[in-house]
Amino acid sequence: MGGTRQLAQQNCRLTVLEPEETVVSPQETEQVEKPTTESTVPKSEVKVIRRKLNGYVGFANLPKQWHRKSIRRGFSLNLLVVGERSLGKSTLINTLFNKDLYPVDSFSKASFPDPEEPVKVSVETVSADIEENNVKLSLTVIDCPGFGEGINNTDTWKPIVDEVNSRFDKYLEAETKINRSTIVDNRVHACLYFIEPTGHSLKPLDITFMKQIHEKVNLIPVIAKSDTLTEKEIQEFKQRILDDINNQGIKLFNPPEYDHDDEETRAASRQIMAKAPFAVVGSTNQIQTPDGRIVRGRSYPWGIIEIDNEDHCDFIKLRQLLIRNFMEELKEITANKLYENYRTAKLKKLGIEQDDSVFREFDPVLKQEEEKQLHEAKLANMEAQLRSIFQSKVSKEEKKLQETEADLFAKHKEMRDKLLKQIKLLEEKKKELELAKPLHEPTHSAPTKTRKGFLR
Ligand SMILES: Nc1nc2c(ncn2[C@@H]2O[C@H](COP(=O)(O)OP(=O)(O)OP(=O)(O)O)[C@@H](O)[C@H]2O)c(=O)[nH]1
Ligand SMILES: [Mg+2]
Repeated sequence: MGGTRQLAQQNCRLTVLEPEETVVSPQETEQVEKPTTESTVPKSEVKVIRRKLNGYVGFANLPKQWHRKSIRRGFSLNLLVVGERSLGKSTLINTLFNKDLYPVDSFSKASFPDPEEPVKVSVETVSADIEENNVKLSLTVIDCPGFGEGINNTDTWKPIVDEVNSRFDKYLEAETKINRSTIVDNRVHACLYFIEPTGHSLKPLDITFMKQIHEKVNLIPVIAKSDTLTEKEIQEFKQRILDDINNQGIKLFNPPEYDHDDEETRAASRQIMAKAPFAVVGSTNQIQTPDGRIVRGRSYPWGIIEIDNEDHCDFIKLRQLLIRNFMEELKEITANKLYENYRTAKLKKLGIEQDDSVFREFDPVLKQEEEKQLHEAKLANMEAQLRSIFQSKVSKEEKKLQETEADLFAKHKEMRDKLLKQIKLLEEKKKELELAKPLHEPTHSAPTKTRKGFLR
């Protein structure tokens, strides 16, 4: 198998620009950087900066750096495998990664569940580090024995959806910790859903499960044990499955097309996706074909079915999707779309709203403006306080002055009244004296002197 060997290259393609797009040879000495604001800025103001690359800069080597880093770090994939009992799930995983991750035993304890006991779906995880041409892949397969085995399978999907959610939750929790450098990505990157090869159409259980999970994982449906159907049956079965999936609005994994992908890459991915739902056959047994080749396959009295032969089944295409072509795509969609949606919904449910002011302190202009406004408000407040103190003092003094004025006026009136009384008394006395004067004074007496200004 040539799967993980291609991973580093695949990673390079996704993360950095193609070398031929970024490399500028010394001969190409002139490059014009066109400002992106061309449409909004008037032509006269557009500043064209001309730069010359006077030699080899070195960024053409970035993909190699990335390649080395990828090899050092290795890759990881978490694969959820769901399907009814004995559909060949474990066999297919072993076949995909060419390793006996699971013991395959069709007559295991799971084969004979007690019909009296309610069947519980459990979640079992198997991890393995596999290596191919020095490229390491840390693989985790999440198996869900018990799925669809009960008499009533209404909630058989629930423990599986819970498992996917809890993996998202753990990632969310790890992200909110102060130290995020050691986050391990345990999120489910893809879900292989095994459809029983009935040849009819999807069962209600298939539809229920896919509807419950399609917005949380990259869903990849496979037709299990497709060697039990004829080529024609497979084609018709595939069409009916796709019709059901479309009618139910179920979203399947679909790799995005990039502008810089060449036609060959686009054609390859179209060819892969055209096979969905993948009609697979699994086997790790090596058998000899009539023409003497040793192949992985299943042998029947009527012939041999070769696993790694694209004319016999879609196993190769499924492997290309999962490992060779789109492993990084599966992880990116999980992280950027599925997990993001889950995270947003979860935080909103907790009542957490996006608070843009959180980042305001990082904007010095905004911060300055805010401080200025605060300062001005403080000043206005102080001014109002001083004004009110001043006002109350002035009105107090005014009141005091008014009181004193009234007092003075009363005193003045009292004194005036007193004086008027005295005048009156004195005038009366004067009159009395004037009347009494001719009786006592002699006629030759000296002439009377009138004093000027006295009680006239
Ligand atoms: N015809 C055929 N048989 C298969 C295929 N894959 C697996 N088997 C057989 O089916 C039986 C069950 O295979 P497993 O891989 O254990 O199936 P499983 O889905 O993991 O089973 P449980 O874990 O018990 O649910 C074994 O006898 C396999 O040899 C296949 O593609 N075609
Ligand atoms: Mg199994």
